[in-house]
Amino acid sequence: MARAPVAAWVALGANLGDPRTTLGLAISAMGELPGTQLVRGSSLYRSTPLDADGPDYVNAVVEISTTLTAPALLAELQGLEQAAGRVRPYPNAPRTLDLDLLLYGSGSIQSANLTVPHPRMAARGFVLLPLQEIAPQLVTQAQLAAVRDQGVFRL
Ligand code: ROI
Repeated sequence: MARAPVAAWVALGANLGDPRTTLGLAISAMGELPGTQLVRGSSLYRSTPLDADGPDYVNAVVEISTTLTAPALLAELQGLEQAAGRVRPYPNAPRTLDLDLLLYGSGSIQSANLTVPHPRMAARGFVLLPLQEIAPQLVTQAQLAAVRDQGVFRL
């Protein structure tokens, strides 16, 4: 039996190389993953690094519809990060591409390498502003108010 498609939301971020081009390519590539379609994508946002140094980030959020399991989707997203030349020299280092699985349907997942909903999404303006653009029902005004001063601007 084929699996039913699940709505999932993925956050994208980059602050090395050519972030806008990288994000555009990554969004297209997500739509080409097995059993996966792009549903909608946010605008691009420029954001001040949170809990990190380095250049400003470009961030976005996309909704996909996928028949991949959450672990299979995570593995595919990590493959796209690798393809974009991601290296991990130290925690929170600047990166060519970061793809975070925010939500996988209404599922809660807690495993060694994946926690969904993403545990820090509600504290991150660079996630909440693009997410609220494409899925306002998933973001509260109180959450937005709490991240107001984080320096996130729609491009
Ligand atoms: N800060 C911003 N502005 N955007 C990000 O995508 C981002 N990603 C991260 C950390 C280092 C927490 N800070 C970030 O992982």
